[in-house]
Amino acid sequence: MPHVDSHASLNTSQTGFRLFPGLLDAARQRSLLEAVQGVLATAPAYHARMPKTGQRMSVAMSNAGRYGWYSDKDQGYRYIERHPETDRAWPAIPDPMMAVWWSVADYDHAPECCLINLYRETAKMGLHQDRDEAEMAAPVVSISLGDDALFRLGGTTRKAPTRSFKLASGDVLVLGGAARLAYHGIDRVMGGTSRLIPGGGRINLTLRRVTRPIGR
Ligand code: MD3
Ligand code: FE
Repeated sequence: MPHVDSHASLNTSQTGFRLFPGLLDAARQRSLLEAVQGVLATAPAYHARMPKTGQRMSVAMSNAGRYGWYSDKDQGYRYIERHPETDRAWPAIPDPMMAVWWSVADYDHAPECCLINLYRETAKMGLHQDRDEAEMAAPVVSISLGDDALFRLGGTTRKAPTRSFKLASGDVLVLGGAARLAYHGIDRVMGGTSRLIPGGGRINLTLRRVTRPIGR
């Protein structure tokens, strides 16, 4: 599959970063969007809060899979097996998302979480590492839908230099190897650049393994 690999202009902690621009055609983007709408009908979007400060995140979220990512003031970042407001189990990860995982992850086990990030035009996500998963050998697979976004990728320390990329609807990113622990964030969403999502905005789906497969 054609993709952009980490190369000389990326630092070594960005090894394992693979970008597949335009991997998903318009029909697959629509089937993913429809699957997202199905998940949101049973697991409504919520705003997680920052640990300690209780500051509400600008990105709205929901999840599919055994585990959902959540954060609140008192207990902070974690995975939970039930929706924080409805107390229901998360819906299963829909087939269109699973198909993307099996085509690019290069990992033998199924994902256990599909985190749905919903960005309105003004939402952003500060530079952070993803380290709430027990299985760091599995990659994170990210699918972008809707408006373009400016994505920033750094190294494994907060001070390491960063590079910025545009992520467009249908792009798929795979973060494995050293890139799995790279700092990253979304600086801004470019409103009005896609017509996929009614009312505009951007949706990012991240597929993740949360627990370590047994016997490893
Ligand atoms: C680099 N989401 O949910 S996806 C997140 O577009 C998150 O919503 C962003 O960061 C978004 O945690 C970025 C791309 C991404 C996802 C996971 C990574 C980049 C990553 C894990 C390690 C390094
Ligand atoms: Fe992240």
